[in-house]
Amino acid sequence: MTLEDLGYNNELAAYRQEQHLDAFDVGRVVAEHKERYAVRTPEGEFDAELIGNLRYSAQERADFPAVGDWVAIQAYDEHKALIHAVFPRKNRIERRAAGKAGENQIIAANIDYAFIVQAVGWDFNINRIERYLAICNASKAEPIILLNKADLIGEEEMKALVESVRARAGEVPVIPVSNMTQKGYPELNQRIEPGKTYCLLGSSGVGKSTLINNLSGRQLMETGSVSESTNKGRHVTSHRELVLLPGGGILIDNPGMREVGVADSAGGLESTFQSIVELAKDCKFKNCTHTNEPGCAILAAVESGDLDEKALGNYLKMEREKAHYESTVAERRRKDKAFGKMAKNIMKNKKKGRP
Ligand SMILES: Nc1nc2c(ncn2[C@@H]2O[C@H](COP(=O)(O)OP(=O)(O)OP(=O)(O)O)[C@@H](O)[C@H]2O)c(=O)[nH]1
Ligand SMILES: [Mg+2]
Ligand SMILES: [Zn+2]
Repeated sequence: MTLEDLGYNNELAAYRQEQHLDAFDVGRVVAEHKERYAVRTPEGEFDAELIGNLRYSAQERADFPAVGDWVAIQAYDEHKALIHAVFPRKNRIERRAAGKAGENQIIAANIDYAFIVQAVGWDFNINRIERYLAICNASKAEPIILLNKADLIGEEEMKALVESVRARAGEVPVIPVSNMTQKGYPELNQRIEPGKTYCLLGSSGVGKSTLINNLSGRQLMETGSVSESTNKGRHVTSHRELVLLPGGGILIDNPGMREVGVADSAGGLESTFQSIVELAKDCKFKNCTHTNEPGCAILAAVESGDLDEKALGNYLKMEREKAHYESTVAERRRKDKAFGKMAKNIMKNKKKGRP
């Protein structure tokens, strides 16, 4: 195995040279377990942790390595290493974290393509597909939609589903697949290029890990039945992991997502709903909310059937969420700042001998 098999490229090589990192080994983070990282190099896999300097200077979650990151390491044992530097990321796929406001959760780094996996039946939901599209577009990872478990429905029904997705997802490829019958695998395999990195996004139980096992020809990932995983309130896959395919692609498995909060920081919504954004320019009022205003070009397009009302509803909902999220982030920053000021004043007063 070479570094290129792991996705290494000229840009990374140039950075390595520029930063004088030649003395270190280069590897890719293939798994993360609470500040310990599994790092793969052509020599093998290392259990690695950050050198103190990096750990102390890390300000937020995003400063720590994520699965898919490139790192400079120094081995101190056959299987142990220290991470001395994290290479700059080409991109990172992230979603809005459920917990702390303003802390986005990194799903994976340095991703070329993202497979959005939905299972036909209970999981199928076009609004949610659009959410994933917004996440992909915000990080410039190219989306590909997989409608899995095709074995559960008839040809005609699948055709109708594919059409309904195409009507909303535009040019994004939609591939029906089945892990049971391997339907769609040839087309899928054609899309997987050597040296390119793919991540799999989707709810729990849609078959992401089964797909990775099938494509790699090995039982690398644990899989489980839907009822089992949901009844126990847990996901079968509990951590992210990067897997090399024999044919050359690099796949990252993710735990299923319950909530798909769009962390939009780079216009993911705008590029996902381009036609709506375009139409909005023709609205009579600049601050049109596209809900009841006269002269609203978007409502007119819905009326004439040029625009899907459901797409509009989904867009407006995500816009509201985004606005709310941004205001909580701003609020947190304001509080942090106020706290910083207060702490400073206390220190100043202390120096002056005041209480
Ligand atoms: N009928 C059918 N069942 C499938 C297919 N793909 C996967 N399954 C089943 O669906 C269940 C869940 O599959 P997993 O691969 O574990 O799902 P996952 O997306 O990795 O789930 P999490 O790890 O919890 O996110 C398993 O019981 C699989 O056997 C398929 O194409 N058709
Ligand atoms: Mg899984
Ligand atoms: Zn309008």
